[in-house]
Amino acid sequence: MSAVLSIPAEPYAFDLVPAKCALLIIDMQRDFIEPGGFGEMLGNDVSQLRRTIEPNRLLLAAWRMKGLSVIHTREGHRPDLADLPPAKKIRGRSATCIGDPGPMGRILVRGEEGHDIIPELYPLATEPVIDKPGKGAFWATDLHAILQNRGITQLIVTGVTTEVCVNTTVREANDRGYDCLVPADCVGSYFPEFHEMGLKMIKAQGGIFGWVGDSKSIIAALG
Ligand code: TIU
Repeated sequence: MSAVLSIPAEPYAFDLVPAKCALLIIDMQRDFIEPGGFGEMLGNDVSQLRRTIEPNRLLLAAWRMKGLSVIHTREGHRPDLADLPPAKKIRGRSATCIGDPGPMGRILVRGEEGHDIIPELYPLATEPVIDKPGKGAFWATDLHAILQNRGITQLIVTGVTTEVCVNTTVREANDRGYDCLVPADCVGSYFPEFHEMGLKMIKAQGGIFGWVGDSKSIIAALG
């Protein structure tokens, strides 16, 4: 494989160096994505997120085939909720909130069924899973150390939701010096207008936070 692959993207082509790039899959958790989960219980349209499953599955398969770095994240908290800021717990004023019993176990609590990653994208034992208490994947986690240990300088960021955990992570990564490419078909939001604006915010002003492309171009370039 060529050392540098030119991936069509906006605002301009992304120079992908596979050996220095990790596929970072954000929060593809059952409670956000599956019908009957916490996300749907709150009245959200999970089909907006479910359309990302197949493109993610194909990109993940191509990435694994080349033996490249894959890292997964999950948003969630300790069973004792000691890492849950009171301000986050009460946000939303929902009758059911983080830590309460939900449709698939305690909501966003580590070890519960709903907190785990959907079977279609389940991590291999060799792929690090970052458990994060916040929206960004860098805050209060060892992600930066893991990436530095592997010599990773680029990220392909996929997952959910576009304007929340994906956007926050891309911004955190950008500030830490990583080049981020976001394949639009592999990220999704419960709100299509936020998805669209979330992507525009990343690629505006000459790519202020990163690049936006699509999974087919990446898979084609990998060969
Ligand atoms: N992963 C992630 O984006 N967590 C959220 O809470 N997203 C919402 O859109 N609520």
